[in-house]
Amino acid sequence: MRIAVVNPNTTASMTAKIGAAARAVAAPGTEILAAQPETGPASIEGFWDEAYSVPGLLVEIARAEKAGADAHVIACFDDTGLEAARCAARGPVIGIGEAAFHLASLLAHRFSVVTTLSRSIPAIENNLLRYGLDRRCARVRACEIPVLGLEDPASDASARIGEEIERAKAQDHAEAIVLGCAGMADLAARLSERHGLPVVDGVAAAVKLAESLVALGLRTSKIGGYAPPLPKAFAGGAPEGAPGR
Ligand code: 5HY
Repeated sequence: MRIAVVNPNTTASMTAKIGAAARAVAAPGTEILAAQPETGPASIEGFWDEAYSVPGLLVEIARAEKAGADAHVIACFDDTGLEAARCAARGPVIGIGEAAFHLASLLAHRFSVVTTLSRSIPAIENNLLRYGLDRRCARVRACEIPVLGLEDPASDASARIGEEIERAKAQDHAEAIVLGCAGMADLAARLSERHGLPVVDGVAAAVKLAESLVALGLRTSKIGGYAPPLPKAFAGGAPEGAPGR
C-alpha cells in the first residue's frame, strides 16, 4: 500500500525527520510518500500559521491522490486542514494529533500532552473537545521550545520535554504522554525509557492506524460532511485538486 505523509509546514529537515519516523514503523508492504507544500509558513505555531498552511497542504493531498495514495497522514500536531483533506481524499486521512490521542487513551486512564509553545495549546485543546477526548487528557503542557528549535541538534529539547513529563506525572497524575509536535517524532522511545511511562508519537500512531484502515478496506465516508467539494467559480484561479481542475 502507499501512504502519503504530508508535513504542512515548509521546513525540509522536518519533512525528512517525519518521513524517517514513518518509514521506521511502516510494514514491509507499505510505501511512504513524504511531502511538504511549496508555499506556506516554515513552522506552524498557532492559528494564523495554521490557516496559511492549509491551501498548500490541500494541493499536496491532491497530488498524492493522483499518485495513487491509499491513505494520507497529516503530520502536524494541530491536525491542520484535516477535515478539508478528508473531502479531497478517497482513502482515510489521519491527523497525528487525533491518532496519538486515541492510542494514548488505549494505554492509560489519563494522559497529558507536551507540545512546543504555549500559543499552540488552545488549538490542541479545541481538537480534544472536537474529538470527544478532552475527558481523557489531564492537561496540555508546553516545553516552550519553538518548533524549529527541535531541529537544532544542540538544543536541550529532550531535557526540556523530560522536565515537563515529570511535572505531568507529579501534578496531572498523567499515566501516559503524547508528544505534541511532529518534530518530536524521534524522541518518543528514549523519553518513554527515561521517564518510565508510555510516550506516544503521533507520526508513528497515524501511520499504523492508516495501515489498519486500508488493510480493513475502510475509507473516508463520502455521504455527509466529507463528500467531495462541489464545482463552482473560484476567483483567482482554481487550485490543484479543485473540482474540474
Ligand atoms: C507541528 N507545528 O507538529 C506543530 C506543532 C505545534 O509546524 N508542526 C508544526 O507546535 O503546533
